[in-house]
Amino acid sequence: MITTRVAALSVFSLLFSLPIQAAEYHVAPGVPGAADDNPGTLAKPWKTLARAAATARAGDTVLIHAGTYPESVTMRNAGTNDKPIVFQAFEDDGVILEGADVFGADKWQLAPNTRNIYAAGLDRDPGLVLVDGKALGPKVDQTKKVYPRAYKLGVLTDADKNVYQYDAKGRKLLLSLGGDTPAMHIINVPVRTTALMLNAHCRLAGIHASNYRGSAIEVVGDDSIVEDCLVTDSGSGIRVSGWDYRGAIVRRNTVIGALGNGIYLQDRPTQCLVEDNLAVRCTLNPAHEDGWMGSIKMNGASDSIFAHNVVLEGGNYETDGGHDGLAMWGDIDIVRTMFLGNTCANNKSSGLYVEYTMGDTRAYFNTSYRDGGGITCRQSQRGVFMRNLLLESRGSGFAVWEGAAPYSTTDQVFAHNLVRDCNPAIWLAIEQPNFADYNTYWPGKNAVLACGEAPSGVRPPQYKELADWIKATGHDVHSQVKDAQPADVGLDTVTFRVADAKDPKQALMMVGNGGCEYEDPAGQNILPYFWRSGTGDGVEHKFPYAAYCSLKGGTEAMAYPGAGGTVAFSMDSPSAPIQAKLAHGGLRYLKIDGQKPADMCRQGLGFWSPSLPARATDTYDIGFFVRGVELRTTGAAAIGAFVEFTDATGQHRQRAALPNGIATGTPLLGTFGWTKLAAAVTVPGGAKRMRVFFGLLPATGQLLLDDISIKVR
Ligand SMILES: [Ca+2]
Repeated sequence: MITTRVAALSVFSLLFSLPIQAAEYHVAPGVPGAADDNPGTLAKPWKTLARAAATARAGDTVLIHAGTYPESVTMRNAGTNDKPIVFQAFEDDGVILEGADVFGADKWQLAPNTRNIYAAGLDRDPGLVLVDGKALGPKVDQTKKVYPRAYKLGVLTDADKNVYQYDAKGRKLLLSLGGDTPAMHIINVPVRTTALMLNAHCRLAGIHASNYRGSAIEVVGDDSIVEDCLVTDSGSGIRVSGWDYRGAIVRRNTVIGALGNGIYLQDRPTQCLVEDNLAVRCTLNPAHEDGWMGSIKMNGASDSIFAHNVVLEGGNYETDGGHDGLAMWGDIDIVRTMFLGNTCANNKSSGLYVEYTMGDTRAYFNTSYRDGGGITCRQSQRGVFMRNLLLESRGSGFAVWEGAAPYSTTDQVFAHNLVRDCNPAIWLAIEQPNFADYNTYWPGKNAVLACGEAPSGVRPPQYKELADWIKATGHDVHSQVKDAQPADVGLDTVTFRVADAKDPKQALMMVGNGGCEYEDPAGQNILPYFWRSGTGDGVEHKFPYAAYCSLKGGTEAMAYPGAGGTVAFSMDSPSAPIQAKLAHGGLRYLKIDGQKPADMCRQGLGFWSPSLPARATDTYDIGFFVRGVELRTTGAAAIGAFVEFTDATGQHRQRAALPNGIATGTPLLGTFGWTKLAAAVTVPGGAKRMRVFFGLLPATGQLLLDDISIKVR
């Protein structure tokens, strides 16, 4: 493991240290003699992140050593396109940015005329108070008991227990512990708003931000990256805000316990990538305010991709009105957004909510499981929703509603979706022109299959039989009703568990493309949505996308020589014998050509899976098919496949090798036909994420991969 880290660090150093005057700084408050007037070297490190944020310039790297940093930091400078400013945890060090201060017994005074209420001076509402690590919310009084229920912030009495009140006028925090005194507990109060504010062209990695009052991590500039960070118990998680910023990448982060949005693109950011994030119990909304919150939300964003995120258990079931608890929510003048392969489960409201002039949305291969609704569109236009898996929604599987001009709900297309046990499966409250066809339905027992359009205040027509729905509306002429999952739906799933879920035993599924068959029903290509090209060390070594080509057979090359070979999604011609059939199943497969082994990443060139949440001690069965053409290597093996486990901050990397041959000690080389390789892998202690790599080690020849499966037992 140490050699892996050293290798990764040295590549990192090469990438970011070559430009002239780029510096590497160290912040290490735990080292004796650490001080902000030190030079910031490993031997004489700084004490605070504030010092680093004030100093670091384009090209500099700040390595943050183990410690708790009670700071709120804004980076003074910006990086440049080829010289980012990097802030990242040093090796496997645990780095906690702490937004709360300990409020010891000396801070509190018994409030006048009370027996159990303690007061402490505070300049702003903290949003939550942590007592012995457990988050407590404000006292709220319900003012309306029927739907939609209403609340207002309440006033503490001696009878209250484990709630707080913020007295804005008196600038006091009031806390009731049900008769206990503050001296009997450890009380942490969020006093800082943001852990780190990133400027343009910055990169933040591997830190844990906890107990911040506002967005723990903020991006205010172009082309910045937030990756492998953990945010817990904060006002909200990660926000990209400011008008028209572009190019933010938010990936492999975990946000747990956000009062508001988990990840938020706000105020027209464009061309952003939000990928492989895990958001659990966001939009908790303890005050029930109309916060318009989503676990992953965008507001006025455009041209962005949301892929392979997992969103669980968002929302506050006590809050009515539908303005919180949405898993993925696009809102207000958003255009050209793509949702690929996301998994939403057990959220209070819809898995995917498309609202308010959100044009040209594309949603493929998403899973909504036990959400308030599957996919819902309101006042939006020209969405395409295909090959989504909508299971056991409490409400409709997919729906369009409320479309009065000028915010009409039109031209939404729902096709080739699988809708099981939703009630109803489909609800087109605005029938025309919206389109539904070629779907597969498994209605629940006695459930309504579909609901139609009705004037306001009139009960919408309900249809129990597909034939009646077709007759009345003309929709779903080619759809089918089935009572078991059809074998030929063209979708595979990856199953996994999430340690941080309320029920960590529950197996969840992400739609996978294990067979690499991701083309749409007309045979047209879209972006590959699951496997992505990469190197075995996870560092991108010049990976330009080449082109999308070959609609009817051929190759989409994704890496050029320079990475030592090419990586491609390939496709057999459907009209043999123009081209020999190469795929194991279907028409598509992954292909890696070795050309210049000397230029290849030592740990391989190939494909990564998404970063899935993982639970220690779970066992995964991983199977894959390989085929070789003249594989030659000077090393021990040509196939490099492994599972990589990390904690929630991308650290403590551990790998489990997958077989590179049929029997131990006999790696596959030369030319061979499709061969199945399989292994059972157990998630090690401390791991919170896993991803799988399949690739070619430095070698010449061609490695083909197909029909890959990842299943938790
Ligand atoms: Ca295939």
